[in-house]
Amino acid sequence: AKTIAGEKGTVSERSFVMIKPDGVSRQLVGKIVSRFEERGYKLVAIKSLTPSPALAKEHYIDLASRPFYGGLVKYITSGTPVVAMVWEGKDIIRQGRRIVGATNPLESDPGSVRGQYAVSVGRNLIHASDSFESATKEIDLWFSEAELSSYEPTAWGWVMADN
Ligand code: IDP
Ligand code: MG
Repeated sequence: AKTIAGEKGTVSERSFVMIKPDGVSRQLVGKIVSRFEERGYKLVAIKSLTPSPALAKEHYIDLASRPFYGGLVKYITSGTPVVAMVWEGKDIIRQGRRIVGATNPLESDPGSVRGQYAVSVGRNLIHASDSFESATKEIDLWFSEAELSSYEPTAWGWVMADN
């Protein structure tokens, strides 16, 4: 069934991707957005904002018991904005994680965003949903339905066709 995160395992699947404040401050927004665009994914929503502490805490609520949680919330709410996005297309959740790279930059594939630009786990530039359930929660948390666009990029049929 169609949900705010699309339909799992179809071309309508969606992921929440966020360029963190270090990515914005380091002026890497265009390069990062290009990786998703050039792969053929559809930009469904994009906005820049400084998240409130409540929003940042809720986004990372699963990590609330971890020692770095306070610092993580401070980093995300530093006052330098984040760029929050929703991307759509075949396998976007798993592909988004591959484009982003492993959490710890020591383990990130050198071709990934973190592998190319990050050296510290505490400043690893970017977030992407790790599952369909996370994508559903995160898109709902960061965006209203009215902010999510429905359209077809010109090359969509060529990029997404399976047959
Ligand atoms: P992910 O961003 O790759 O999904 P998670 O384990 O969900 O990784 O952790 C969320 C974020 O918390 C990481 O991207 C990173 O910014 C931060 N983080 C995770 N582990 C550490 C740590 O050991 N020290 C500092 N920050 C961490
Ligand atoms: Mg995570």
